Amino acid sequence: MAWDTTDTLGKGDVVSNESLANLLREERRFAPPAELAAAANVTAEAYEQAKADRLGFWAEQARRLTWETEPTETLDWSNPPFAKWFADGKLNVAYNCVDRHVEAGNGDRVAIHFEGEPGDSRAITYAELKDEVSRAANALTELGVRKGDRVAVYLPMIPEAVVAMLACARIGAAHSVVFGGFSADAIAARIADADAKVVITSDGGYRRGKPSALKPAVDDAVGRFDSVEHVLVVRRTGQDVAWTEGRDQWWHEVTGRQPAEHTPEAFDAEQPLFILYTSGTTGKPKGILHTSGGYLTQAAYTHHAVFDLKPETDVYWCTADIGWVTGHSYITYGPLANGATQVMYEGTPDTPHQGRFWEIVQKYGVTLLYTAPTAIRTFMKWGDDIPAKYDLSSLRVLGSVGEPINPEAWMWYRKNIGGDRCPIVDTWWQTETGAMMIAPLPGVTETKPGSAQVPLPGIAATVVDDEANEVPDGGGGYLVLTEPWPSMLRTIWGDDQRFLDTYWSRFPEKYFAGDGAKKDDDGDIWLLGRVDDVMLVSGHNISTTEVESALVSHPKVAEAAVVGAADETTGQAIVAFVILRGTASEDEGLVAELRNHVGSALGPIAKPKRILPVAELPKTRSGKIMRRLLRDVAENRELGDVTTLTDSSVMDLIQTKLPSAS
Ligand code: 6R9
Repeated sequence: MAWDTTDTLGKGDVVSNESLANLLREERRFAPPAELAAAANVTAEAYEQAKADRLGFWAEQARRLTWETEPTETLDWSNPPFAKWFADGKLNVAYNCVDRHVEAGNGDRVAIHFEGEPGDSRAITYAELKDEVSRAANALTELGVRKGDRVAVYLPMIPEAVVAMLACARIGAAHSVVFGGFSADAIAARIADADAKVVITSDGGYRRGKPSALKPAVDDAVGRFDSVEHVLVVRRTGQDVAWTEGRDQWWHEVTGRQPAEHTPEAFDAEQPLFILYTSGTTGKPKGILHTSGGYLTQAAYTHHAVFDLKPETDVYWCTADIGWVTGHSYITYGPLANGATQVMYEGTPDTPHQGRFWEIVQKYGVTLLYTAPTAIRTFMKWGDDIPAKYDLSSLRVLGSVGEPINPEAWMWYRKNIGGDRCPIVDTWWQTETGAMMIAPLPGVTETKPGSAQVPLPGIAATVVDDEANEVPDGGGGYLVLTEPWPSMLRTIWGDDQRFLDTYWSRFPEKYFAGDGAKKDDDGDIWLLGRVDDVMLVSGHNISTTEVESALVSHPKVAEAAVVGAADETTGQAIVAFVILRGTASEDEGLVAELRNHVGSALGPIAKPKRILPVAELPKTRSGKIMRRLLRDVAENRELGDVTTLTDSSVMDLIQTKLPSAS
């Protein structure tokens, strides 16, 4: 069921062809700032170069890394879709992220400006990071961790999270980072699947002004297995912890007695670097496996290209959690491989006040900011006056990731955070892709609010219909990747068959991303949300993203989540959950006004049948709305798995809004 926007709707509907192509009517355009373009790291030539010789292009990017043995082979695709990149090369990922910057004379450069939620701060230079990673690598070795083993990491947003990841990488062990908000069950499932030998955690972390415990969940999870030999505990909050003698060890004690020297061993480019679990909508979480040389090449290149990073002068800040792939590729690996100076913040954006992010930007002179649409919409809801109180003039590039960004949120970000000056890079990618795939280049691309636009140099992506035919410009369907890329997932840990079934069986020889997309008349790509979320109303496919963007473009709506609920007459009916802006009040008149607003933006068929104002929406830690749960509510079903929600009490609140689904 491709989304055919060229089809007429028929059946007496009065919707014109363009009416469902709302996003494609977006006509605002923003040219790259001349100054940035003139000094940009990457110019339009990169697209040409990569087009002429894709593998040669990636071989050249691999030379950004320091290899102990330079690869002579770029891609081995002899057993597709099982790829090997740079297979005969050898390198140490941690050496690339740390030691080589010290050896190049940049040991005094700050790698991490850590800002704790309670206001404590700490600057860690590359030389200090090298010592810490070396000590941690020695500590893991002392605890019996060897090349090829798995280590689970369950930490708050503190520098030790980065140190732990790099220490694993340094000794060739794969880390499996579990979100600090997940339950004991989620930790246990991940420990079991990867057969982790050691778990690294902390007593707790600060969230919303209070210490929040982490170790009890680990104790509960680890107690279910014999396989976990040690639990290393970072002291962050100083709160009381239960202690299992022999198994539990304080991080500061074990690392404190180690020498700060550790010789990094070079591993094969295809050495597993990490496993990261994606929840998916149903079933057991998938352990996405990433390896070393190709992953680091693309993480480093994209960070350099898409943020135009100048390591000597930029201050970069990615607000993601380390437990999300964005934290892996754009806090730990990409920026550190590039020798960047970055900010790391422990807490929530409204602690102790709603200006915290902007205070941090001002304090450190942040130049490159990477955040998610969910955060941007929250800031919109809090009001323009909050960022206006801070000096944000240091900013020069703004990034977005995690969901399609609604055009209104994009415009708000550009104006209120970027001072109408900074290019916005909307970056599409996934845990599975390892690094950015579709995004504007800030010195090249004329940007369009709401679109990720173009595959990066060296990346091949397009939109196909049900029969795998590429759709023409103006058409809609499924996003696919048509050529292998260096940071692609290598498999699902322990389940090659599921890897083949999930990503490579929908369309022959193409990677199926699971996202709906459209191409506009220039051939630029617009992402429309997960295919699972597409609604089928009276035989017509309607994207949740488009209806949500239409709702958010109304001045009284801050956030919207739209689902299709089973309906006797129309197959599915559109149900919208909306969060109103500050002073707007909920009444019959407003609901009618919103329905009409969507109707005039998208056509009558897209008018939600029901609109329910709510206080909060259910979200994952990476800010994605869990529409599956809202569908359960709208269809009066018992709620499915809520273990990956940030705050499961949100669902209780929402359910009280819906006494019965009519
Ligand atoms: C990096 C990350 C992947 C899914 C992806 C898509 C959505 C991410 C997006 C975007 C539109 C963007 N997504 N970035 N949709 N525009 N710029 O988010 O990884 O957590 O695995 O999620 O997120 O639906 O398929 P992950």
